[in-house]
Amino acid sequence: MSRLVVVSNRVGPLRGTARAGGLAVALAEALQRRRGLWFGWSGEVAENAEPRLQTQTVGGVTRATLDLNQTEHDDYYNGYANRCLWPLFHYRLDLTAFDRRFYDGYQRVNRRFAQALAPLLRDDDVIWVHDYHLLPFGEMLRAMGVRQKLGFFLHIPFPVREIFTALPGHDRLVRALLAYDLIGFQTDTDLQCFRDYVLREAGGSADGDTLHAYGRSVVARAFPIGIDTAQFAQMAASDEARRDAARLRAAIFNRVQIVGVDRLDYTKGLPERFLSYQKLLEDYPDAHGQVSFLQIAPTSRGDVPEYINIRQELETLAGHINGRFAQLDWTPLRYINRAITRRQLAGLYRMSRIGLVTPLRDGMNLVAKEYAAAQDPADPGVLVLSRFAGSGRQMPAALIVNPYDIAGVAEALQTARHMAIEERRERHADLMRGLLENDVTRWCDDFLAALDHA
Ligand code: ADQ
Repeated sequence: MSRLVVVSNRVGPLRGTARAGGLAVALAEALQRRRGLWFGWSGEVAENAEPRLQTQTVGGVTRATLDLNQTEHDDYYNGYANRCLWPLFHYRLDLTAFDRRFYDGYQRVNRRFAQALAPLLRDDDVIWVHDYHLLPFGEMLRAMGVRQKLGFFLHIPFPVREIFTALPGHDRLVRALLAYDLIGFQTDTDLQCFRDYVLREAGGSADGDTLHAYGRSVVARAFPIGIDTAQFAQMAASDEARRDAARLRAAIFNRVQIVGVDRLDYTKGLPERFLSYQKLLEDYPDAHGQVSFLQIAPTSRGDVPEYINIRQELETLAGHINGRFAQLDWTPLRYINRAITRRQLAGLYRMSRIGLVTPLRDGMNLVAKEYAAAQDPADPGVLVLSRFAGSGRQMPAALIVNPYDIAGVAEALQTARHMAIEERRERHADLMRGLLENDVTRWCDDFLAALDHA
């Protein structure tokens, strides 16, 4: 079996940790099976440091990482990746920073990383590059003479042509993507947007899954990502998770808990979600004292201005809602800016009667899948899920909502509160069938099989 080389902006731990998510674990497992190499940024910013490769081998898998210097971190990571591509691909042109300096930094870091990886490659390697930080990485490897199989997976949405073409140099990025042998998207919608660009903007042609343009050819398909469903369900049913859950339930006096768990990001629809909860309290007084909304949102990309703004906005809203509705013995909304372990998360999902997942735009959204997998099949909670998440298309048995429709989401919350147990069980069984069939191991295997054949 050929060696697998995974390239991603962040390199995950090779041994399991309490915080490692399903994706990091699945990639680490695939790497173990193929005695692979995981290459990317160390996560460290070292001013004036020599760009030296750090390697470490654990159980046959090698981790090879590079530091960024401060300028690279500002221009490539905070700049082009997180202030330009991230908002634009999530349809937020209003938040997109179009800065040439960011673009140059992005190209420079991609090239430096490709130069560092090329000498480590072996003839029969299969290379799998991840996400929007590394769109031109494959083309740069090709320019250095790399002929091995090259695959790319985009974890975030691919936007419609009218949005994507607002990006200066959009054609250069798509041309670079066509240097890969295989491109994977989260959903058919993303795939269609990409095909539309290639066929109508780039004047290319299609032959089944294969697209031709700029004198290059690539196979483009959708590979919806899953979670480690069986393990996560098991963890949620463990004695430890149940003990955690019982403690939490006692703390809210057995009220119906609504839970939201997200990185603190403007794509996750948090202000709209808070307003929907407020609308529930306005429109349905029977909910007063009976529900408790817990939102967990650890700070992410905390040095990017747009993230500082959203944080302030949420603090104000949370204070306002509690000020308006709280009673001596009832806090309607609890908002926590902290990450918790996977086990705590599993217990928290299981004790929450409603999972509220309402991004304005999301590639997939794994929280929706984790919430469903963690439920007790005999007495499951209800998932309220945005139609604009990739998972919204994959999980029709959830209560699908439009996150911009504040009153509509409030209504869905009320429906969820009163849903009969039979209906909850039916919906949950439907969701679980899909989650077990399409778990993260299958996603990994499907992508790598397609790459072998591309
Ligand atoms: P994200 O935007 O980070 O991922 P998501 O898919 O929801 O979004 O994954 C977040 C992960 O972090 C989940 O596993 C969740 O459990 C964990 N997490 C979030 N808050 C946490 C907290 N407070 N404590 C502990 N863990 C927490 C990107 C794309 C998504 C896509 C994934 C995978 O934006 O659309 O689904 O990649 O492809």
